Amino acid sequence: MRGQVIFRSSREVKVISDGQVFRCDLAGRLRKEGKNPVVVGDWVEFERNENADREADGRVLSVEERKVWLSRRRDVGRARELILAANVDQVAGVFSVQKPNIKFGALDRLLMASACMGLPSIVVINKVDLGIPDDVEERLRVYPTLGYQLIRTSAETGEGLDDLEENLRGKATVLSGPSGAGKSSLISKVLGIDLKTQEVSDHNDKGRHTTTAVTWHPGEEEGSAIVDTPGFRDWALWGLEPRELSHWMPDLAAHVGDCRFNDCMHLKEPGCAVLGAVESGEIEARRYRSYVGILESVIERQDRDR
Ligand SMILES: Nc1nc2c(ncn2[C@@H]2O[C@H](COP(=O)(O)OP(=O)(O)OP(=O)(O)O)[C@@H](O)[C@H]2O)c(=O)[nH]1
Ligand SMILES: [Mg+2]
Ligand SMILES: [Zn+2]
Repeated sequence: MRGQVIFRSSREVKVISDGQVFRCDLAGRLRKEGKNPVVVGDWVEFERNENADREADGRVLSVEERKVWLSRRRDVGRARELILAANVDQVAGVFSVQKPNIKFGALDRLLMASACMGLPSIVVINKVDLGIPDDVEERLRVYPTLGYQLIRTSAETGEGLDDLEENLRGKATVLSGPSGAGKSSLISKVLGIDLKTQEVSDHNDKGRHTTTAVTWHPGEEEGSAIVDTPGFRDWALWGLEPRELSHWMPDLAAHVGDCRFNDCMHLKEPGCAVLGAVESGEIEARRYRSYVGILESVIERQDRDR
């Protein structure tokens, strides 16, 4: 039988096939942890257990080739790729204006990760009922000019949910963002279900991780789904070379072809068109600083891996 993985824990996966959910275990060679052998969104071949007494409903035998996926770097233990979800149509970066405060560096990293996977992304700014600080509003302004749909929402008051639904319609969307931004709350509202959410602790303003496993929530329309993911503290990029980073930021990418040297890193090289555009205000200084920060962290992590 053929189905799609909608949930996975260390021991089992849930596969949906023709609207029916099967709890499956994994064939031996699919149990290698760390290599992402089976992830949420994968299309798999599975067989049903004949013996009704067995714990699982079936067993996943093989995984079809992934078309596209969203991954980040996981630094626990040995650094490795962590695939959040596969075979989605787009990424929604969910951040909150306050509690926790939006980190623009993390937003920029997430947008880069999506772009390099060929996934379009939208930006969701949640908790607008708490008020949007002026400096946040100011810094958000650039995103629509870069082609990103910017949606302001409140899962609390319902503001902006129509707009969000409009942008999710008919597509499989993976929601990613810091812990406590309100991903599960938004999904609960949009799909009319009740996902576990938890108050953000005032203590450190960081939020705890309430969602602990990636879950694919099928929507009503064929092909539509919203994928909930555990929040992150800071998004670390996986598999991107320092030299290619600027290509995945549209405002920088528009200028890199005009740099004098084609291996320009846009730091202080002579004839750098990116620096020129920062000077003239065509590229926002804040976005350029974000680029430099990301570049430094990617180089630093690369060194650490050696
Ligand atoms: N004021 C306000 N609070 C909200 C809003 N959306 C969510 N919250 C609250 O924020 C807290 C965190 O929400 P969650 O939905 O659990 O956040 P999450 O992004 O799923 O967090 P993780 O699962 O840890 O990644 C909960 O107490 C929610 O009630 C909102 O729009 N406004
Ligand atoms: Mg959650
Ligand atoms: Zn340059």
